[in-house]
Amino acid sequence: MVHWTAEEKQIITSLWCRVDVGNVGAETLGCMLSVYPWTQRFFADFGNLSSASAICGNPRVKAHGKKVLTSFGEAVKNLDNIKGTFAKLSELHCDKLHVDPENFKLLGNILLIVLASHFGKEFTPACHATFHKLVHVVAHGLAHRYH
Ligand code: HEG
Repeated sequence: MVHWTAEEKQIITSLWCRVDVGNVGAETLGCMLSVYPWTQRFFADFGNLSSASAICGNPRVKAHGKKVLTSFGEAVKNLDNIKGTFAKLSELHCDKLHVDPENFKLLGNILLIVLASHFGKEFTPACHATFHKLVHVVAHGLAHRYH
């Protein structure tokens, strides 16, 4: 099981309560779709994803980004049982959606960049290291069904 120090838990919860899941979620998902355009294939019914500005303005992208980041918040609430928390979602992404688990890592790395840009200097190296660990654990939890 993953171990979190008291300091790591403190860093995660104190930052996360200030994350605007709507904005950060939309930006993170939008950025993934722009920078890694092959990820668009999972969202074929989302409408216009033909350019970065189309992606940014796409209401389905915004709504889904918020959904993904709200779900990510469940990991923050359940740091000691991330695998269990994402067991059902892992089944969905694997069995139904057939999302390549490599994409969870891509999304996690983009989330780090978006958080760093939102929080600026407050996103200290300790903060970065802790969130890096968190996105890794989340990606691992979501990929569990594939293992
Ligand atoms: Mg996934 C649906 C969470 C990464 C593709 N994703 C969902 C849903 C949640 C979720 C909560 C809704 C589930 C439901 O309707 O019951 N996704 C989630 C998290 C993360 C993630 C927490 C990573 C942190 N998802 C992810 C990635 C891709 C992807 C990287 C593809 C590149 N998700 C995907 C698709 C759907 C969901 C295609 C269905 C979307 C829809 O049709 O509404």
